[in-house]
Amino acid sequence: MPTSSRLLFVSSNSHKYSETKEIMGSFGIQTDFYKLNLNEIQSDSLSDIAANKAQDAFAQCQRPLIIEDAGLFVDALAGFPGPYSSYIFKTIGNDGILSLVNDNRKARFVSIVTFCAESVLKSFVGKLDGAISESKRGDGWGYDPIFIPKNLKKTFAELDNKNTVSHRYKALEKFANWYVSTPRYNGQ
Ligand code: ITT
Repeated sequence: MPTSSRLLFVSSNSHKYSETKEIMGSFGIQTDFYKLNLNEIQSDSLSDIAANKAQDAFAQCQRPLIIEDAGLFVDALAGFPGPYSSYIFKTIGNDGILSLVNDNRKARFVSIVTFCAESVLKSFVGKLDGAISESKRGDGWGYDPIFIPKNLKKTFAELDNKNTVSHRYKALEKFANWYVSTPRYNGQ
């Protein structure tokens, strides 16, 4: 575990950390990465999964930290894969999602960032509407090649400013505003 006293971002996913690092840096908050496979409960609720993940991370780290739980919700699939996004990406992947979606291509990405410290558990939600592309475009990770944010023409994977518009940005912006105004945790 990093020995500095900076805020920890705990996740198994280094893509999520590199985006988080850049976004948090834009708010003047430095973070360290602690790569850990966290306990992920089976639930229809991203919030419940995130709260549980944060408590598991805190039990292992005993330091103020954030975790994130994210998912892609596709309208034509009644919100699937949603909380099952990680498993579905590993199994049917982007080609599988593309083969299941027809006329209604509306979808949204949701991110829940949860902060956990000794006596605090606090979550921040970011949502971004968009659509599933007709085919994979661009070189990004996860569902980035098939998600087009609303009012844009490029997929997340083709955009060079994903980190200023994404679901993750929106959740982290809310977290950052709270964190910088809470001296007890930010070391000021
Ligand atoms: P943790 O260890 O932090 O839980 P994870 O990869 O399991 O890492 P999530 O449960 O938050 O992360 O995300 C579920 C999956 O959704 C993730 O593995 C990706 O396939 C996909 N995903 C999440 N955010 C994404 C993004 O910004 N762009 C593309 N795909 C994303």
